[in-house]
Amino acid sequence: VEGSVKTVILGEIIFPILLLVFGIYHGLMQALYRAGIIKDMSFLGIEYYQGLTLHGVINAVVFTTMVIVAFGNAVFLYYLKKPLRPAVQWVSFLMMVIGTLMAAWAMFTGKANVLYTFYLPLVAHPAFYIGAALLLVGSIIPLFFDWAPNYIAWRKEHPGEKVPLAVFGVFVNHIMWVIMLVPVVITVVFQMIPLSLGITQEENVSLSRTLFWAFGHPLVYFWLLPAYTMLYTILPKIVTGDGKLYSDSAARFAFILFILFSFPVGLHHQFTEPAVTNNYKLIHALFTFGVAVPSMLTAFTVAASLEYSIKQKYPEVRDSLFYWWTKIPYISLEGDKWLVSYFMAGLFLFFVGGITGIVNASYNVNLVVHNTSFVPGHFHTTVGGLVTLSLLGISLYMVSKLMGKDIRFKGLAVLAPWLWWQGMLIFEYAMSVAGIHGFPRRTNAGLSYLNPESPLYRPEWVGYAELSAFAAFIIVLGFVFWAVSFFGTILSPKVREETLEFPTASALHDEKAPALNRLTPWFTVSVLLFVLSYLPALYDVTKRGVFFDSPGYNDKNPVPITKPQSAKEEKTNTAEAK
Ligand code: HAS
Ligand code: HEM
Repeated sequence: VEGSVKTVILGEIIFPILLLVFGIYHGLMQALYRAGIIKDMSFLGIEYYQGLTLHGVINAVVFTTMVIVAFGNAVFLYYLKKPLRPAVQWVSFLMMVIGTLMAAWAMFTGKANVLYTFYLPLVAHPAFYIGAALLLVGSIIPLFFDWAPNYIAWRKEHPGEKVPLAVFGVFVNHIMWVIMLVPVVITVVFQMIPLSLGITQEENVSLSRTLFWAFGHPLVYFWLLPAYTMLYTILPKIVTGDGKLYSDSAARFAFILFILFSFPVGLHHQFTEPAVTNNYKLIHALFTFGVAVPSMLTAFTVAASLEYSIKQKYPEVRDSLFYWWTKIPYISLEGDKWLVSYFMAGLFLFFVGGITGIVNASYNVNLVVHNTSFVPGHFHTTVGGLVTLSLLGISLYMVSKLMGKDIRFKGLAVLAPWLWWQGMLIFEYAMSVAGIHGFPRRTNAGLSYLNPESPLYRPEWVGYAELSAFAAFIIVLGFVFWAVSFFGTILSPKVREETLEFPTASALHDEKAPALNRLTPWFTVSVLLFVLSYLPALYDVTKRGVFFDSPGYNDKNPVPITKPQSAKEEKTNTAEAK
């Protein structure tokens, strides 16, 4: 790996992970606020909504995006054996770092308490939006100037051959990323920044929300597909050392289904949106069931790959229906098998995430769980489960290879995902069941619902909130184990040549299936479906709604801010409130 490109990839891993330490800390704080263990508006100078924003943005936006770009760079380098351009890499990296620092400044100084779903009417300092834009634009630069040219050149040099599966997954995912950025860029540039700068005084909030969610749900698949890429290519190989992927075409077909169905689904976040007609929401609900199909396909393909590989290696379990599960190296220090724990713990969590996702998607059932803690329960087993564990595992793996170092404290590295799994499972149980009993999300419950002195006191939620705080400590312990191994590895002496390689399973069934390797037709249909599925909703929110113009607000009081949060003193706000 060319020296400065290697530095960039390492930077794309280490920088967001340093921030992730704050992100995880704020997760713990959130659990403590909600359980009433912290009974205050703020803790150590960070307010409740400020901490919630920092937690969501750092963990779900910054950490994921940067590590996904690092993984993409590494995949393109390793599988296509074509160099990446240092200038492109540095521009992309510096934009992401500067953007993140700008947004971090706004969040840490309390000027952007807008949560990670930053749609209007909450308004942040312009630095937050410009920073976010830099991060996102920086993340797509490698696709245009490194990956796409290398992909095209490779195909020319290898006519009739399929691109390696990992490259296929990463490439598809990043093209989807570019498409989904379009609606969010529109609301940021034309609605949020003008309101935040004081150029406009009012904006159409339903429109902003709709454009945000047109990005916000495909976003979850941008997080997920890199994990699936690892499950298809790395996991089957390392589970026995020479395992196989059951079917290459099934994997590619799953990615294609994501191209088609990831976009026309965003209204399932807006089932309660008054401005949009019900029928369109129902159509998005049905497409949402469609987008669950490639995940089910993945579940079966991964399980079949594990079963086949294990039965090949251990003839004694060949006739067993379930006993082969016991041969999976859940906890193993041998070679790269430590990574198996990350994927298996992640898969077990995702099984729950899938079920809760379907509950969310089921239109009328959604009305029971929407805006309750059921929803954070769901996504801590998806993005906070399989996705985070895969990214933590692959980060440790890439750092050790790229720096030529052995994994230090491997025992801790192997136990970490299991603690995370156990903690998240308890957390999910507590959050979901409390959610079904009506416990709201995004509220400083320690001051209200969990406070015996408050008229809002709801004793039936106390046990669940305390259980989720207990679970939070277990997850944090898992993270500490991982961090000791990660930083221990970085700080240890170099023992090998610096390399870049990924264990890769070959496919048992490897049909040519040319239709699965031509991306343009699939993306054309996908964009058409996206536009068609959103036209009626956009018509509704701009023409039929009743709330066209709303001023901006901040989290401090329910009085509109007619001037941007940044330009107003706290005092003025309080005076207005009075
Ligand atoms: Fe979701 C809300 C529906 C997947 C993330 N989701 C969220 C939010 C986030 C999020 C962050 O329809 C909150 C947004 C906010 O702040 O308001 N979600 C779904 C559906 C799926 C789904 C149908 N979500 C994800 C993924 C995420 C993610 C993936 C991140 C990476 N979600 C919703 C809905 C809402 C929502 C509503 C709005 C709720 C509301 O009211 O606000 C599907 O894609 C899920 C399909 C998955 C499966 C599972 C397949 C199983 C596998 C594991 C197999 C295990 C094996 C091991 C082989 C069908 C692959 C063996 C294990 C054994 C136990 C035997
Ligand atoms: C929100 C805990 C890790 C993503 C929350 C909330 C809690 C929490 C209690 C607030 C729920 C609410 O009131 O609505 C934790 C703990 C973690 C952890 C204890 C681990 C130690 C993660 C990870 C991710 C993540 C790894 C993603 C990569 C989010 C997001 C939100 C959230 C996106 C929603 C923020 C919002 O509502 O604006 N978390 N979390 N969390 N968490 Fe975590």
